[in-house]
Amino acid sequence: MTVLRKENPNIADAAIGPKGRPAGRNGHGYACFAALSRVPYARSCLKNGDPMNADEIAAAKNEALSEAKAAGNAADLEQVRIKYLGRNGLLPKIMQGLKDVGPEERPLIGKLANEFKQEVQSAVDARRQELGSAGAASSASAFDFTIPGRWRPTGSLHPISMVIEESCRIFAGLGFTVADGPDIETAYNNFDALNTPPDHPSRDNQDTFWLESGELLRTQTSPVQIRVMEANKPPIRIVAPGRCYRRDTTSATHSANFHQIEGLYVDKQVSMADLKSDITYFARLMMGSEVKVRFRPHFFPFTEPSVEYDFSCHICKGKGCRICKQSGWIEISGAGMVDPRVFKIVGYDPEKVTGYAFGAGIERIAMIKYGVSDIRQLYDNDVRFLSQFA
Ligand code: 2U9
Repeated sequence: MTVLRKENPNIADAAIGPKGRPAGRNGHGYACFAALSRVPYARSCLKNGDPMNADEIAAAKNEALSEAKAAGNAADLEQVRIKYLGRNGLLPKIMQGLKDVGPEERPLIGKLANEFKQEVQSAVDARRQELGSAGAASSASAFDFTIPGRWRPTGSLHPISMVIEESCRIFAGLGFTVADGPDIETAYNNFDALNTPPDHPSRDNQDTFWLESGELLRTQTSPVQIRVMEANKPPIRIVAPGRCYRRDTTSATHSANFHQIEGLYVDKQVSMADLKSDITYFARLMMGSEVKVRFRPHFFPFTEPSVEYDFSCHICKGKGCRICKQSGWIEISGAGMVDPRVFKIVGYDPEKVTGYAFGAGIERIAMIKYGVSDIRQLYDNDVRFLSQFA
């Protein structure tokens, strides 16, 4: 049986014949082929070799079969095939040797040569199939699930959208639905129906963007409530968030277009107590449970009585700081009981229903909540700013 000699590096892995002699032309040629491509001596040993006998063919076949089985990939397997079955491989040499075999041995050697060819070819085919399916399996398992994925920046809502969504969610919890309306409005919906007299300064060209059509860019979202009331009977419980426009010079605190959310609750016996408790509920959910709310008398044409409301400063907790200008309070917006004149205009009976309305500036809440000192940062779309909210 073949053994492999390791000591001599020049013929490392070379086939060694029985008794430690190099396998060669004198009866051990098969072993030369086990290392045919690596050992010059082995390659030359069969060039003019004697014909292989039955034992040598059987041993060479076993060697070929085990090499085919052991091939680790398609390229190695192909080398095995070439080595044993190829044009210059062992099989043609066995066949060539037949002519030198004695007549009594020739049938046996011929039969063994055929078996050699068929069995080695089958072994190569079988291994090729195995490698094919293993290759597919290994390419599936080549996917390393533990490698961290590629980082992709995640988008996020704009802080203005976050405040709008949160406000709507909070009021939804109080039974409000969200109403919408157009940015281009009629003077009737924006002013007249809101009890705003023709000479009111807010109608002035310097305050309102008037269009040539006589329409205007809405200065508040109140026209939405007018539309809803004119189209529906009470009770009404809606919030109207949206973009508004005023001819303000842009500064750190003012912008010519900005966002509001307004609320309207109309039903029998809606009171100022409902207004105060609902605004306080909103403040606590939006700014934190410790926030306090204060209401101060004010005037609006569309509400009577009217108030302005402030939240206690969330930075100093009401003690007084730079943000609240040492007052402990931050002015938020206005509210009030819907003026009976407004109810009459939309066709509601002010003897039967009452209602409260409030407004809130979205940017103002966002600036307070997120500590933004300049309103323009909310419109610049600078990713370095916006990514802080991701
Ligand atoms: C109807 C009746 C009454 C809505 C109200 C305010 C007070 C208010 C401010 C919000 C931010 C103006 O731009 S802002 O500074 N709004 O102070 N809004 S009462 O009153 C209404 C609305 C609709 C039919």
